[in-house]
Amino acid sequence: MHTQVAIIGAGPAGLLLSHLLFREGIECVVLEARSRAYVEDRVRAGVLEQGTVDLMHELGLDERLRRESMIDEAIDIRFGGKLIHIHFPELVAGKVVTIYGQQEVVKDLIAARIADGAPIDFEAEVTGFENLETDRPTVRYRKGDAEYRLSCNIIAGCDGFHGVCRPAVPAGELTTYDHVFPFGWLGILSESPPIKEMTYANHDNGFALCSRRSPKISRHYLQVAPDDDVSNWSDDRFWNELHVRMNDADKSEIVEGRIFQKGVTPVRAFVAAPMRHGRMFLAGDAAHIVPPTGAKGLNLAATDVRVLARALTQYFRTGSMERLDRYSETCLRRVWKVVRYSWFMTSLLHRFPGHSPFERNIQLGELDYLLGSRAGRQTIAENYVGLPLEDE
Ligand code: FAS
Ligand code: PHB
Repeated sequence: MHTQVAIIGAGPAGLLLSHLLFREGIECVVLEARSRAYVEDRVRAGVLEQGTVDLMHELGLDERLRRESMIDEAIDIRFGGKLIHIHFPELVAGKVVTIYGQQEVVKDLIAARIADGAPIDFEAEVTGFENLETDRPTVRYRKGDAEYRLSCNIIAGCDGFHGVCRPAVPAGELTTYDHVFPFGWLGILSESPPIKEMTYANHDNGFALCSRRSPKISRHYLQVAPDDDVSNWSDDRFWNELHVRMNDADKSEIVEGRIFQKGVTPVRAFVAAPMRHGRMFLAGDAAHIVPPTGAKGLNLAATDVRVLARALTQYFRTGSMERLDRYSETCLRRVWKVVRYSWFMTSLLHRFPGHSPFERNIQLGELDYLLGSRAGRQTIAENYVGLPLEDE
């Protein structure tokens, strides 16, 4: 079997790319190791930048998003009984962010791909590659007990951080930059109405975040030890700690409800460069991981594939590799800005086990500065709503 582009992975990166290429009449096949149900039930991000919402709109895939999403005009940051209110429209000319669960995005993209009658193969695990340096690489994948081979012109490595694409780059060809933070995030979904604003807290006990998925579903996070386990966290313990860290000791603000999802996520920043090897192009978490404090993971995947789709359109239309040859450098410029912002927010809002009293007061000083500085709040707002797309 042959196709023009073999897309490895049906996460946001692979699926958005498949729709961008379909619109340009470029043939592609999506290979996904997991089942459709597993991919659609996986709880992850929830904050969409305007650029990601615009992309869904351009693809004509935002009907349910517009109907079911929530608009956020602000975030709050709490520390030491004080509150920093960051109002986006006032600070960045009318910009807002949209709250819509990543799994809802994935459901919409998969349903549309199948409705288009375009190829997407679930439970098709890619196991290896051949001839990556030639203009006709081959993808090997397993489905059930059978092995298959798919030849193509280009491989889009959208298989996430734990996939097979990045490790397929020969040693020495890739430089990796890795920063693992000394804590994790315990995230929950609960049947409870969210609090008014998306709220981050820097508390002596650690970081906390109150987010949402709908007027009836809340998404909350607590900073925990990197090796902590959900079994250590009863629902009561989770709620009590959240009330404390959010300075809601009388429990008058945060409404508790049935917790129906609980999971611990490591907090890490990782970049692999270049985002290309031969005819394989990496996008999304396959090439970079950002700490979730900046709410950027999904949005960065979307901007990568926008750049890749434009370059692939030029290549399949004209044969020119000009944009493909600049793909990695173009994306990495944005990736490092977004990693910097996510690192900054993580450093500002978490308790670091190794911090000296001096470092702790620097952190509190920075928060107090933001309380009084419109310029400081504007910098956060500019990054939170999404930096303008780079000129390619
Ligand atoms: P994904 O990981 O989403 O998709 C990759 C796909 O490739 C998967 O479906 C996988 O099954 C498939 N695949 C892997 N190996 C394969 C193989 N060999 N063959 C075929 N398919 C293969 N961001 C936030 O902003 N907020 C959050 O709360 C948040 N929570 C997160 C929690 C977790 C546990 C993780 C891992 C990430 C979280 N993120 C969060 C970041 C998240 O949103 C990612 O940035 C986003 O999923 C990246 O999308 P993709 O690059 O498409 O990768
Ligand atoms: C979420 O709603 O999942 C979320 C919101 C803000 C973040 C991270 C995650 O910074």
